[in-house]
Amino acid sequence: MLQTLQADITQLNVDAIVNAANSSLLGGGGVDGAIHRAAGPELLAECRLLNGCRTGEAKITKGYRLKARHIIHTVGPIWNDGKSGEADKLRACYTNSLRLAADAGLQSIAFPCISTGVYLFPADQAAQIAVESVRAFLQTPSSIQTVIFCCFSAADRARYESLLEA
Ligand code: AR6
Repeated sequence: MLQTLQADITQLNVDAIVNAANSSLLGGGGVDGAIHRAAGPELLAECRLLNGCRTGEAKITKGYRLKARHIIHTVGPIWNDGKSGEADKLRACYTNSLRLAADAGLQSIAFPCISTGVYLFPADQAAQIAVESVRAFLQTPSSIQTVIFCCFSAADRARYESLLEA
């Protein structure tokens, strides 16, 4: 089941939330900063052991003080000109995050709007890629039952609502 919500992703009670991180995995601003603040310093300690993460790839940690049991950290592409593989890398973020969740036997996962903040990926195109890549992944049966697109803004939520109705 695909759903969209307008919420702070750090408050969700799901098996995993996804973090829109940077390649250091050592924290930052935006949703990354919010997740590190809410999860507590043990998260940074675990992240230090991961040796970073390449763009489009994903790594899993525990959720620590979050209600979510796990955090899947993925690194979205920085928007350049749209001709530098940004779309493929963003698709890989969704697919690799879902694969990690499925490998861990998780049932519910929530995504933020990866790359659409300081990484400047155009929001409409990003939402289309998000919905398409999740739908494609769910064609193959796995443990995953619920995928939430957790939007921070009303505009993003409306964008996902219309894509999910289509
Ligand atoms: N819950 C849900 N969504 C949120 C929250 C929240 N608490 N806070 C922000 N957003 P961004 P990026 C939304 O900039 O573009 C960091 O510094 C926000 O409104 O967080 O992938 C990292 O360390 C936007 O829609 O991530 C990297 O350096 C979306 O999350 C860099 O930013 C993503 O915005 C990653 O940039």
